[in-house]
Amino acid sequence: MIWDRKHECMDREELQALQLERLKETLHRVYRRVPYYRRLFDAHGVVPEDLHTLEDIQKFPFTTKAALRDNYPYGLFAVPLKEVVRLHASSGTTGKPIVVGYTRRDLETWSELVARIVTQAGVISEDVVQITFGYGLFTGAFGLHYGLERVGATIVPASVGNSEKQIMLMKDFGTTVLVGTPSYVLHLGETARSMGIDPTGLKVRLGLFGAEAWSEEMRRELEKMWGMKATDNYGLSEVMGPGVCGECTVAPGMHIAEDHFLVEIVDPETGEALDYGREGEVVITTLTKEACPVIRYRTRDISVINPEPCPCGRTTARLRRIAGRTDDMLIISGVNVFPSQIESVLMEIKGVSPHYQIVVDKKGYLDYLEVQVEMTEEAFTGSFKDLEALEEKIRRRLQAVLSISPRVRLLEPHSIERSQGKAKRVIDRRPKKQ
Ligand code: DLL
Repeated sequence: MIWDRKHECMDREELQALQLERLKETLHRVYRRVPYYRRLFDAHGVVPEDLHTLEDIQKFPFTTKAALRDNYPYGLFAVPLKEVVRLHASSGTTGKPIVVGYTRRDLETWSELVARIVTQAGVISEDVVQITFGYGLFTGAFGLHYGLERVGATIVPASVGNSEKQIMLMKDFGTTVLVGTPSYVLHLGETARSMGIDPTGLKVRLGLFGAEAWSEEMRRELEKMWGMKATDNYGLSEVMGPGVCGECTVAPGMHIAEDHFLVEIVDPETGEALDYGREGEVVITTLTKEACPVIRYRTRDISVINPEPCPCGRTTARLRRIAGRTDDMLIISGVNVFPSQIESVLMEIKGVSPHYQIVVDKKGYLDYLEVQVEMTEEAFTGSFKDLEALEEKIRRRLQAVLSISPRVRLLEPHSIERSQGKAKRVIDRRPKKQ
């Protein structure tokens, strides 16, 4: 089913005309209402009138996370606070979070866009949907909540944590759809098993995942574990939250709500715009946001845009699964390594579980990479020889993919702490560069 056929299946020329009209309005609004943008545009010698085509967006400067932080909390708002009816904030691990506001119309748009992504993933009004994202400043739970409500599904706002209770609720309420981070739902599956319940025996048929990077192999693992279809959904607080794009069930890639967001791919080093089909950093301009519009926001997420029409009937361009973040990319002795590459290798090897951690440190002047991974119960024989052979196998496979030789440490089942939200996979102990 298609939630909003008019906008999701628009003729591309018509869509681009709509984008251009909205982009012009947005540039004028921020120039008039947000002193930060006026100063930024002036410093770059551009005015909103310089935009005649969509490509002209490249004349305008980028917005970075630093700009959002520096203007904490309300400096980038384009409406007075009395028009803001909700605040959310990003899950920054250090320093101040970044704050985003929503007007009543922004919330309306948000629910509509989430209704689109849940419908394209296959949610129907008969579904019982358990939301295991944390309710709070994080956009994940509230974003999904109101979109799902619009579709008419029965929502179980379980929030994160209390894993055994979550399983009890799933069983008693007949949950058919799970919403959460891949890492937490993996943990829920393990919890069910430890309670003597086979997750495939529950009624869960669909998972709406997002909020963290995950691999194709992790998707397969989750699908097998729960007997469900698992879909990928991407978004970020700075531009709205979930609802920016999500997968349909027909073909790969996440449909972008292009009538509300202009998405570009740029070279992360030079900032130069890249053509469709080339991999680079995702840059997003909001086209309809009232409270917190952002211009050319550097997401640091790495992906590719596929503009081909999808067999599902939607005409919107699709974003490939996020490969990682430019700031998550590890540079180990000069070699670029994404945690997702390591995850893909690990998940293909029999005897190891999907629970792993990547530790980077320095020995003298040299960087070294250690991959710690839990063994499965079956592979945990206690035989030293078996252990050594498995470690060596993992090391060789990782070396073939990464071109560096990591240290591999096998751990007992259940020894890595389980995440409750976004998983923390990388521990970088190297001294920070000044
Ligand atoms: O994670 C919004 C969201 C919530 C999306 C629920 C989907 C579902 P933030 O907390 O601001 O917002 O974090 C945004 O998380 O820049 C990506 O690095 C990462 N991220 C989000 N979705 C995905 C995904 C929400 N599907 C940051 N795949 C983004 C990979 C993702 N990374």
